[in-house]
Amino acid sequence: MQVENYKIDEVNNTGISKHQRQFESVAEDIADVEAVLKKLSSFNIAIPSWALGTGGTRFGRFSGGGEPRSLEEKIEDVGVIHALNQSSNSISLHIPWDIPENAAAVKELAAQYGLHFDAVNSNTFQDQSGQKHSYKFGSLHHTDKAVRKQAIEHNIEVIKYGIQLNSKALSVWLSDGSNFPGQLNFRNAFQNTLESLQEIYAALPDDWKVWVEYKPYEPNFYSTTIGDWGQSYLLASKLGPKAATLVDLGHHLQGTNIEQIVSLLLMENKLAGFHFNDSKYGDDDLTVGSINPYQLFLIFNELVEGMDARGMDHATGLGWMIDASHNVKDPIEDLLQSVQAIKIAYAQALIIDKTALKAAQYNNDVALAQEILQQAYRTDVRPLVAEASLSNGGALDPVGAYRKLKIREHLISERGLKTVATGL
Ligand code: AOS
Ligand code: ZN
Ligand code: ZN
Ligand code: ZN
Repeated sequence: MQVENYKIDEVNNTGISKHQRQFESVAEDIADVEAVLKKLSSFNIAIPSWALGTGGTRFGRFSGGGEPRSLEEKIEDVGVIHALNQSSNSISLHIPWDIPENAAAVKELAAQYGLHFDAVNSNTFQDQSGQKHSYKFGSLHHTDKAVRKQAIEHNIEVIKYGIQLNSKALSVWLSDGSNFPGQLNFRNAFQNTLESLQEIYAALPDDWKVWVEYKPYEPNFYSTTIGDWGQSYLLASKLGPKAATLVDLGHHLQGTNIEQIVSLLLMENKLAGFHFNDSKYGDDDLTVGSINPYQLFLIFNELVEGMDARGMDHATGLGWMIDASHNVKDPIEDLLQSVQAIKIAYAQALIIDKTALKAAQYNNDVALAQEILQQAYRTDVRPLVAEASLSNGGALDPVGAYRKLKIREHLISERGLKTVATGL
């Protein structure tokens, strides 16, 4: 299905006068509101192909109905999201969950919805049917060279799919690790990982990047070979300029200062980008901004500050992507909420009085520095986000419009109630 513009306009019209009042009231106090709107309008977050169905947990999965049954239907769903929020113009594929059998046709379909393909993700954390060697004890770090070779070849194959789709990055997340002390020789595991990644790196086209994701635990519970940003950074540094560290917000132990990690990686030109989500306990993959929106704002503060300092274009400099899993919500609503939360945090970071903050930091005026940050954080910037969406032809309130237009009901009538999305 295509969400026609006139339908979005119709829904917008019902809320337009309230929006205008609210927008004028917040815009009045912002120094250069046009610049803020321009940045918000050109900001896009990639949608992962595996997030369009209900993920469930190892205890069960409760399908919501009308889930995409094929890559084509996943593209359709991202098209719905993008039509509503005008901020999700790309999709990130996971191989082999979503193999583009006919890349030209898939690209063409995506283009009809104004979409292109973001990073491609490899998968060496599961065994696929017909595969010669098992990944039970790891992949790129494995003690057996034959297993490593198989995993390297898979990654190179993923790059080949990506080339056909015009992707520009390979995203690698390894579950390689150990469950018990003594199981693994850490140095050998790390060295094997590095050497395997070097072979993959050598297969990257000139204009490609490899993003190295880290995670402290799960599925392994004693050690993970790329367990934190230090280990990822070390690999990325040894690999070379095309390699960088990917930050999944859920991949940190409780209390970790993620914004500081982001700031330093960005400074070193080693920040690949993000897997946005939120969490209370671990890699919960909850809706962005649902648990700790202040942390998200602080991350965006570092991003805006650091990118401006480096003269980087906010819209294109990094890999902006969601990594989420939905157990009880409609995946499309959840993704719409996540993108809104990201845009809100970004808008808040854009309106920080940076000159005043710099001066307060220089003068060690701690209370004032906090006041300045929280002044921005406590401003209701939702009308700015809505205005940016409106100016691009999107909805004032994407979730509200999705419900008013009865899109899920429509998808259920097209696809059926008992559909299960391909993937996890
Ligand atoms: C796993 O915890 C990671 O977040 C990866 O990004 C993974 O590839 C993705 O979540 C799909 O399972
Ligand atoms: Zn992730
Ligand atoms: Zn994760
Ligand atoms: Zn996650």
